[in-house]
Amino acid sequence: MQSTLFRRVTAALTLLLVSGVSVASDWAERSNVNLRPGVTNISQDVFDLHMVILWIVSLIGLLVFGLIMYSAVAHRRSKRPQAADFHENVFLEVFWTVLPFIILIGMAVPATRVLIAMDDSSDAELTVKVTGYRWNWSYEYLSYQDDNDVGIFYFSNLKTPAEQYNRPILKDGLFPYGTAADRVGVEPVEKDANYMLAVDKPLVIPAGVKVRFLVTADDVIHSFFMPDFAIKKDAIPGFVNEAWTLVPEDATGTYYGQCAELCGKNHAFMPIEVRVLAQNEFDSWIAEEKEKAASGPDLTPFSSLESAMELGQQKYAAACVLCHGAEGQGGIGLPFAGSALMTDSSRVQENIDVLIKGRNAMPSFAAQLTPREIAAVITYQRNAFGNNTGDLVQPADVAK
Ligand SMILES: [Cu+2]
Repeated sequence: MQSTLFRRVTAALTLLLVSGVSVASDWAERSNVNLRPGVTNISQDVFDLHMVILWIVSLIGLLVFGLIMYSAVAHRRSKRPQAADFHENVFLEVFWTVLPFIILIGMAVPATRVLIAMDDSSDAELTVKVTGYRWNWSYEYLSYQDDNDVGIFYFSNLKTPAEQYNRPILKDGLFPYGTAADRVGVEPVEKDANYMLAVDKPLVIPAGVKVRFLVTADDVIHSFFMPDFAIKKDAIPGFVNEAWTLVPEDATGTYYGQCAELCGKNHAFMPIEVRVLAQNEFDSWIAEEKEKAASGPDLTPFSSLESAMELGQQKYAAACVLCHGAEGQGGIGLPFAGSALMTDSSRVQENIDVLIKGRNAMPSFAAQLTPREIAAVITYQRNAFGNNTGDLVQPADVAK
């Protein structure tokens, strides 16, 4: 009687488990909770490895927990169990030593093979140095095929407008913390499709070409994480880590990643956007960028305050807004609205110096913005947020 009940319960539980597993794997596929296969051969290898290991550990888990459950029920105290005696059973002791060993080797061999392949960045045709900053990335093209002096360098900033990530300006100036009551009156804004992922100037690489990344950082530890390429490399100041990818020719397109090492307050605001072009398109892109880089900075003067303000606002949104706030109210950086420096027309030069050289926690923007952009940003700072000085800074003022 009791054993029939036990068998029924076991059968029901097994059925539940089997249907549970199939429902779970269905759901995993639909909701993208599983690791993604990515687009490169390596990322597919990593995915396959992940699935193999997942099944092995799942089976071991089922076996072990199943045995525990079974023993707990079948040998419960009310049944007055007699403990079996298999002390010093040579067969069992060899079996439970050798079996885990075989399983471990079975996992280690394919894992090591993939790890070694991921580490082999030899014979790359394009080398890009990737540097993490608080809070953006810069890309420097070092060599491409026979050209060892490409000389393309630029910063890549988050493109999502500040109003979309909805950081309220709080009544006491605290930013961006506060209670729900402080956020009253903040209207939800519709978000872009690539919210918090799209950047102003993406990293561009060719398809069908092996690309080597030299990954480092300028200030704190960041991590260059491109899941579709199975790349996740720590970016550490003073160290250069290597990673590589080879995107198949039929997988051109745009891919996104993020900084994956908690690097400070705006860690979530430094995404990675990679545009993979067909090789001939990449060749013309790189030629064009080289030409731009070689022609030196554009020092065309601004014809009006308005034209400087327009460019200044764009660059402010890309480079300054994270620390100084959309309304110049400050935050992690000093407030600009009504600042003594930005409302005193005799201190324009000092304003330029701070942006070019940096001051205290404020980094230098000399590499990140062109002289024309710096002039525009300073003009913007001195005329927006109610500062209204009427000061128009020209590229030539910055260049000298
Ligand atoms: Cu970071």
